[in-house]
Amino acid sequence: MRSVVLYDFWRSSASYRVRIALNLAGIDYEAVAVDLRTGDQKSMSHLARNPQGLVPVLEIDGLRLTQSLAIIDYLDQARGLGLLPSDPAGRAQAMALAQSIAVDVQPVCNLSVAQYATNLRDGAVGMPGDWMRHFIRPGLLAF
Ligand SMILES: N[C@@H](CCC(=O)N[C@@H](CS)C(=O)NCC(=O)O)C(=O)O
Repeated sequence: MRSVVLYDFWRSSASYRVRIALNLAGIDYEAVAVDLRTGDQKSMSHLARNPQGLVPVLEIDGLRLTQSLAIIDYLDQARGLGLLPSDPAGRAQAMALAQSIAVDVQPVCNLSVAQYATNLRDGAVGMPGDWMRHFIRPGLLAF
């Protein structure tokens, strides 16, 4: 068994971010699927890992880390990846791009948010896809 474990789900964009960073770092890891479609993220075992009931969670160096950008920052610092430009302006620009997706677009398209919006609309046809497209397209265009 590998000592680095990533609790993730294949279609989770936050998990994608961490998988990309782990691969850039050349870190071998075990992926443990938390199936968001069946609600595994709300199981007692996953809530013990992350009380937020979200993926990804990364176990590495004796730590249990949550929040994709914080995890990537840890990998960057701990493994000297040099993911961000060293000049302050370039660094601010790279962080702004990352945050435009991770902080603005992704949270409103999160499964629990989209499902709640769908319930408010009495399960209207096209939901939650319509809801997600409404935020994703302009968000990516702005990016
Ligand atoms: N800010 C968190 C967001 C994590 C997040 O929203 N993960 C989603 C998948 S992309 C999730 O676990 N959703 C489960 C749910 O909504 O119940 C991060 O960047 O790690």
